[in-house]
Amino acid sequence: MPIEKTAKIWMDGKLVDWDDARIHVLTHTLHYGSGVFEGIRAYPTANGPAVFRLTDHLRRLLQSAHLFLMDVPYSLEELVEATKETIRVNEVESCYIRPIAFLGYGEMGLNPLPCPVNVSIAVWPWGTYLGDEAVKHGVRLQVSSWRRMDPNVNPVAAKGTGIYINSSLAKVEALKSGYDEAILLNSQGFVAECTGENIFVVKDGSLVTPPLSSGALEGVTRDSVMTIASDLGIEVREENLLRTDLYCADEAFLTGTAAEIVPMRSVDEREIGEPGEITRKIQETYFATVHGDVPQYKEWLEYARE
Ligand code: PY5
Repeated sequence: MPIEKTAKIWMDGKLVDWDDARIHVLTHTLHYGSGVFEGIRAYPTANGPAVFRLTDHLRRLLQSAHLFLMDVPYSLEELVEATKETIRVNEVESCYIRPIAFLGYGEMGLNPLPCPVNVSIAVWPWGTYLGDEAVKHGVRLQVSSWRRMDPNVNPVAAKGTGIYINSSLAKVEALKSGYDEAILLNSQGFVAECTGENIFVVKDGSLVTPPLSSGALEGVTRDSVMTIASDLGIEVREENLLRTDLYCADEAFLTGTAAEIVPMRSVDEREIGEPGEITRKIQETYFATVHGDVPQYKEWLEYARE
């Protein structure tokens, strides 16, 4: 899906024209994958565009930077304000938001510490990542032959740009084999997550998701779904899952900012089927929440125009 241009991109404190948001070919991060990023969404609400859990996402951006010993020259509050400003100047009612902190031009060695840290924030309208049909009827998944990176190989708790080569390899393998998305197992053989989404299964009325020790990212959507499900009276457990637990799930779905909430239709050709009752209920509550229609979760919305 090609990126839809907007007018301005925030770069190191300035709003520059979309076509002028350029970097040098010797940018450190281009060579070694040394950047950190976030994926965030703003939704249209009765009070204008609202960013879903903006502060939580930007806190994770700073945590990712901390894991790579990268000093971001902006505070959490400055990044929150810069994001809102970028949404306002681009006059979008809903958008995907992509902040990135990266090591810029200046050094080429593997010691990143002397490199300048650059930050940019782009926003553009982006439909649901796996498609509207996927949200309604689910996706077909393949357990990847690629393993999720081990936490002692890379800090998988960070959204580090270089770490995503692992996700890309699995995604391409799944697409070329005729599937929509891949599931990555960790080096112990337990289910970790998808290429850009966390995983939930429903078994006997309870919701189960792999623990963070599986190597899964601490997803903001994952956390929101866990809260929503408990408030709906559904038991939620963090437990290691085998691939066969996916094959035998009563229901299963993926969660992520880009993908939102997408049912799993099948895993490795084992049918799970059309989305079940619990998946539907969680999807319904989540979509109402992000549009500001659930008073209980109002504090998750941060309005761009206030
Ligand atoms: N796991 C991985 C590896 C991810 O990249 C993401 C988000 C998630 C889980 C879900 O986290 P959250 O719920 O906080 O979004 N992926 C990005 C996103 O914007 C990039 C996907 C293309 O959803």
